[in-house]
Parts: sequence; C-alpha cells; structure tokens
Amino acid sequence: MKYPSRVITIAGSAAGGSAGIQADLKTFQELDVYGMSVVTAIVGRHPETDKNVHPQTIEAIEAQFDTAMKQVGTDGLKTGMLFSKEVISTIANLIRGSNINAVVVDPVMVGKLDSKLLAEDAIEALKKKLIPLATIITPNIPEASFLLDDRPIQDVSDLKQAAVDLYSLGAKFVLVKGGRLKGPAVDVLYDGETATLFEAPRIDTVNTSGAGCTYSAAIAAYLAKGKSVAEAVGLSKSFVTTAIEHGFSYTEMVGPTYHAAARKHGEAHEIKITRG
Ligand code: PXL
Repeated sequence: MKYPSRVITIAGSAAGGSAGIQADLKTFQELDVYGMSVVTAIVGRHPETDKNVHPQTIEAIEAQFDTAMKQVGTDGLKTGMLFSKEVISTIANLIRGSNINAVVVDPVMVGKLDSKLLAEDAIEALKKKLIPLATIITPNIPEASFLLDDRPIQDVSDLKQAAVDLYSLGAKFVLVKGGRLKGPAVDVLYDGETATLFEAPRIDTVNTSGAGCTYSAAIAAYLAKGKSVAEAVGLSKSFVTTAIEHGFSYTEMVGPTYHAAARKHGEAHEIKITRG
C-alpha cells in the first residue's frame, strides 16, 4: 500500500474552526495528505477578560514537533501564527535540524477579526531566521507591505515589485497575494528570475475567514505530494477560490471559507496563468 504524503502545520488554534490549525487540517484532509499539528498558541477571546491569545510554552511546542517527527516523519511543513520571536527562533532551529524539503512560511500577522497574531518585536526574527529557510513565503498585501517597511501596494505592478524585493529575504519563491486589490484576484509568484501571475475572478463575499491559511496549507500539501512550486500554487489557488465561492456564516460574524467545497460541488476554478 502507498501511504498518503505527510504534512505538519505549525500554527495557532483558531477556536472558531475557520482559520489556523483547524483550517490547515481540514485542507490536508480534503487533499488526502496525512495532517499533523504543532499548536503554538490558542486563539479565542474570553468574554470577560478579553484575553485573545493564549501562547503555548516552548517546551510544549518542541514536544509536539518531536512527537510528530518521531511517530510519523514528514514530507512537508507549513507555518502560520507563530506569535513571538522566541517561538520563531525555536521553529527555525527545529526546521534546520530536520531536513524537510518543502517549507511554506505564511507570515500571518493579523487575523480577519483583528486578533494580533505576531508580536511587534518578532518581525526581525521572522525576516532573519525563518524566511531564509522557506521554500515559499505567502504574504498578503498588508503583510508584504509590513515586511517592506510600510511600502504602499496599490496595483499589480506594485505586487510584482514587492515580490521581487521580498525575494532578497532568502526564500526560494515569493507569492504575494493581491486578493485585497480591486478587480480580479491576482497573485504574483517570483523565483528570482521570472514573475508568474495567477488570476481568479473576484468573488463577492465577506465570508473569507481562513482563506490565507487554507491557501498556504494547500500549497504545503501539493508540495508534499511532489508537485512543483508553480503547479502547487495554481492547484491551491483553484482550491481556495472554490472554498471562498462557497463560504458561509452561521452567525452575523465573518464566516469561514468552505474547505469541502471542491469535493462537494465537484468543481475547481480555472486559474489564468501568465508570465509577467
Ligand atoms: O487567518 C489568520 C489566522 C491564522 N491563525 C490563527 C487565527 C487566524 C485568524 O483569526 O486565529 C490561529
């Protein structure tokens, strides 16, 4: 029997189930990879104290990674919410010590419901210690802008320039996601030589919680299955676009992307791919 490829997510637990570890594991399941998790923090707002981020200890983080690697091993890894510089350094050391080929770093900073997912003093560790170990980084516009000292990103040409400039941080590929621009949802992939544009139609919905997590989890899953980075990005954009199209909400709050959409509705969005 051929076993499914294996992927670890190192991220925060999002109690509402739409983002973070929960989105990642749902995505892994949909894409038939064996999912494992290292929880860095628990995100959930206490109704009285208002405390929203409940960090895990470095010991707990190391213990989870060690268990997953010893019990199973892995073909790929993604990082989401890491929160502190101590956690980022710990994760960078664990990755460096473990010979993993496919490393997706999603530099999450702020959640859709305004939860703060990265401490202010953690950005340097992210840039210097973790991003250089990445196969691919997947910032959205606010994250790319923040990594580039608050540079405004207002159109596709700014997206391309951001991808080119972020490449100097040392990741092998940079994917800057333009979902927050007007018009079609265009993402730019840059590999140090060529920019490739991935375009999907804009979907008119507010229910996009977890879209970024889902996208980077899908990329990690496809890389673990042996796809090239460009193939993994195209397939994952199609997957997440279908999930966004079928997003919904149980309450008046922003709701989740629907991870099972591609399976249930039997459709995958066409993605227009052009050299830019
Ligand atoms: O969507 C980004 C995100 C990532 N990780 C965790 C989150 C969120 C958004 O709320 O809670 C744990």
